[in-house]
Amino acid sequence: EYNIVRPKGYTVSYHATSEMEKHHFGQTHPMKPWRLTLTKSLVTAYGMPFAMDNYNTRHATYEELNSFHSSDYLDYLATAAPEDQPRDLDNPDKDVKFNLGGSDCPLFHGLYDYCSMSAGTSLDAARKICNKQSDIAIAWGGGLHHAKKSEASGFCYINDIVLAILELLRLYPRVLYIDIDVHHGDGVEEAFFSTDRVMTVSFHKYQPEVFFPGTGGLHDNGPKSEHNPGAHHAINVPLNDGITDEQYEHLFTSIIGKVNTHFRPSAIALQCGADSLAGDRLGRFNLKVEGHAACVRYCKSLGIPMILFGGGGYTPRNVARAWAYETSIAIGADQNIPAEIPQHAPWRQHFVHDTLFPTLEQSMSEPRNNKNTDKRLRDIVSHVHEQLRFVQH
Ligand code: ZL4
Ligand code: CA
Ligand code: ZN
Repeated sequence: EYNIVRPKGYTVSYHATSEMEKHHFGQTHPMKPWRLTLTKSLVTAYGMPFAMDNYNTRHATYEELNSFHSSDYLDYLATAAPEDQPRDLDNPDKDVKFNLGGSDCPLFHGLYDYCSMSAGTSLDAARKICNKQSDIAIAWGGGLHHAKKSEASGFCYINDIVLAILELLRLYPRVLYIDIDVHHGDGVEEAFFSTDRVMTVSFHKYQPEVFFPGTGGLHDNGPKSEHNPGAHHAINVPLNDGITDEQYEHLFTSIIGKVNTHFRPSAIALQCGADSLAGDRLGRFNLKVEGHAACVRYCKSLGIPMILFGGGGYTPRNVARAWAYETSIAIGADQNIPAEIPQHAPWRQHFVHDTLFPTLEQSMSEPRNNKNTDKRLRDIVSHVHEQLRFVQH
């Protein structure tokens, strides 16, 4: 009923499994895998699956997870049971192994299945890009950027992004990682600290001691030891509360545009965490769906093979709006879908406002004060441009 057709000249693949969405982190935990169901139902209500190759993802194997994560961590992850949760409710994060079982990274029923499905989604996406069967591969179930080699962190257990980038590096000489989640992409940054084949760029709220994870300052550009080829290949864009669409878009295009000409990536991995949207339960920014999606549109315009990952996003109706609209940009149908949530969309009443593009006032009772001065943003851009003088491929 909408004019949704396959894009001419390129292919988009969508990687998901409804099995992942059935898992629960616990009653009041902010991470709700159910947001993936809401996203898929909106994508489907708009008729977008007709324009893509749709794949049901498999579980990643132990060996695949082992290409980044250590065996002792994976063995514990595979066998730890919810009963292994520490019982000391006053001090829940004490005595946990590998940071598993605390309040951020609880042990829940089916945890290992959930993790291997998220990783399977991103690995399948990477393989479709590598064998040229896909030009843009979508993995909204991935994007878990905080997980470390031997440690869970910030709702992330397996770093599916690192696994996917390692897969891309088998074929592509250079991979650009971009992270628009409101949190710093510390796990991905750290994994590629010592190579010049991956450049990482994270935009995030930065306020050490206050906002998780506390890393990602403007001057943290990779360890500058004498023979580290990875020096200068980590870019951090630390931001304050309340940044607007206009400021964010300007920052994003001036930084990524310059990164593109200096680094000349052969593939892009874009983490689209939706907690940078206005009204997010954990977020701090004033971005609308339009401003968030402008980042996806800009990356697509570079014409480089790309994976779109999910990530954070704690107000499920807004996560679904952003990722559904970004899917429409990937297939080039953003001009052909109506802003109104389709009448027949399941969960339609859940969206509260019946539009893909709520205003700031609709997203939150009172928009946050914008604490980002234009002077500070100019300083950030000039520091990044200076860093890039050391990067010439
Ligand atoms: C919760 O309500 O800042 C976890 C976490 C569980 C249920 C009931 C337990 C109540 C907010 C967060 C106690 C919760 C105490 N429940 C949580 C330093 C912290 C130690 C843990 O988007 N407490 C840790 C992680 C961040 C911290 C953000 C973002 C992931 C991503 C990619 C991860 N951790 C302080 C918090 C709740 C909870 C309510 C919570 N945790 C908010 N911010 C954090 O970048 C997917
Ligand atoms: Ca980020
Ligand atoms: Zn986040």
